Amino acid sequence: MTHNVFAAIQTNLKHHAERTLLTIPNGRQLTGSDLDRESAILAGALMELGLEAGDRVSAQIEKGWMNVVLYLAVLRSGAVYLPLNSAYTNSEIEYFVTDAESKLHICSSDRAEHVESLRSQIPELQVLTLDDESGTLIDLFDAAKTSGHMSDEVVSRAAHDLASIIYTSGTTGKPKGAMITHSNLAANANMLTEAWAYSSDDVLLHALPLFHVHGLFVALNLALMNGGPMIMLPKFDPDLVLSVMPSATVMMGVPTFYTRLLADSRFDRQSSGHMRLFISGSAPLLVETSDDFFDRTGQRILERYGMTETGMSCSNPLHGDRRAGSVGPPLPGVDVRIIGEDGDELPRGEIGALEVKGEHVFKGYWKLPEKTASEFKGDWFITGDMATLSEDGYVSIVGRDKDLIISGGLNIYPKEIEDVLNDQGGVVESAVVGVPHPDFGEGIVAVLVGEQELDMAALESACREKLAGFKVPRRWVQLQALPRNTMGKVQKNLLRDDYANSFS
Ligand code: MLC
Ligand code: AMP
Repeated sequence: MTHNVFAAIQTNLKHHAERTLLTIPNGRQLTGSDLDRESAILAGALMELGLEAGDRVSAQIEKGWMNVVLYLAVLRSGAVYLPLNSAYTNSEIEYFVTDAESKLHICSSDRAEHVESLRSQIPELQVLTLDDESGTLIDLFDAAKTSGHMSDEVVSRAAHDLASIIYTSGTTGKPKGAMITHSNLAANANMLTEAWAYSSDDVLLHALPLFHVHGLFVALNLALMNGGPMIMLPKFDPDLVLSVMPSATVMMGVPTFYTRLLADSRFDRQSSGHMRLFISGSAPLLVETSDDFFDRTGQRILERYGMTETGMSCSNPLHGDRRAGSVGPPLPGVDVRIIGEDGDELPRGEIGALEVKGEHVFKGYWKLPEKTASEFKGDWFITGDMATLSEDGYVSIVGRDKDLIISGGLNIYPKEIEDVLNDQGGVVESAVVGVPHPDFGEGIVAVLVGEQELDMAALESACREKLAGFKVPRRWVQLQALPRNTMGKVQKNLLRDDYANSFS
């Protein structure tokens, strides 16, 4: 029996063969049978190009029907899908493609030349382009469609074979590729189906990007694994979201989605009345946002918790007490524990390091066995989040044991920005911190020490050249010296306090 997660998806595509499962407003509509057939055509064409099971396919492309078909084609061909944020710069992309040793990379035509130059390091690398409805990927797909050759093969995979690699940054050093298996994806979709009573009757309003776990493995997979239709928007845009909401039943989003909806007076009990479930995750949902949302719509947002390495671990209940400020009990099949500084499990109510265990936990970091070993204790994965567990089993995330900023649901590791800043002439040292931001939850402040007065505009351009736009600090401060404790460590907590009102 194959454990290729596509086989489970395909059962539902065939079961809903005549039903429109993917609707792109003002764009294409694809039925279950279209998704099955078109992914078979593309998988066949990619295999003809030489793609084999286990090969990495990296993709930095815009959201759309071809993105969904490509994802399915890669899964069914047994290759490993590596989605990349469309905001990443060429130098960020270079690292991912070479570290993962991609066999095939798909990107817009203006980025192709740069990636092709990486062939000196990865001789087997092939590059295809996708710009809206054109590019060499579309040519390949159209040619395969016309030729009429189609293999219905779903390449057999074992449970622990890789389905995807998703890069996550780290507090030290370079981003790490989280190896996610076919059984991880199946386990997560199954536990979420049960917890949220997701079914083919649900219509998913999909406004998240398709290059992170939230939009890909939580939202898209849940709909596909249940044969449920989805309305796919290119991005979160309140006008578009409100225009399709009366046809949808479930939406998943980061907290910024909900604060932006609340800022729109058209969003009310009536416009949200057809929705059965609003889900939030990827960053803390403020109690105030949860309460305002309840007052406006009569519905309580269901907050859940997860991460790239684990998929989803905890969720507030569908029925019962959805507690603002808590991420709820562990999902079915997930174990959690809270560990104190001495390594022992803490009594209920105390704050400690959150560790999780279950079928959903990833296989390890790509080519980093030592890093992997240091983040596991047996089967327990150390999340890096600080949490408490209540007497009745609800987890609350109270902070992070990692130097991480989460802005609009996107993770930003200060070290990455500090490395760029410290490389610039005249900069003696830097500290990057996250402080409250009304739209993004956290906003980035760069605090610098310079040999003389620093040219902040030049530093900002240096960051823009190397880093994706969402990682560029929005406030710049120069100090004589950074605050340090007696051990010489920079006291970022003091900087966070000092600049707490930067964006209010
Ligand atoms: C965009 N910008 C951001 C940003 N997104 N700045 C800070 N934080 C963000 N998240 C900046 C851009 O660089 C640009 O600035 C300007 O905002 C406009 O860009 P945009 O693309 O038009 O922005 P917008 O459409 O408003 O996007 C905001 C957003 C989006 C919140 C809708 O970021 C989003 O969809 N976030 C979801 C991320 C996500 O899927 N996270 C899940 C990770 S998985 P400039 O100056 O550069 O032009 C995970 C596990 C789990 O965490 O538990 O789910
Ligand atoms: P990522 O590495 O992008 O997968 O981000 C995972 C991190 O996002 C987790 O380790 C948490 O710090 C954070 N996170 C996800 N969901 C929540 C939530 N509901 N509340 C607080 N933090 C969250």
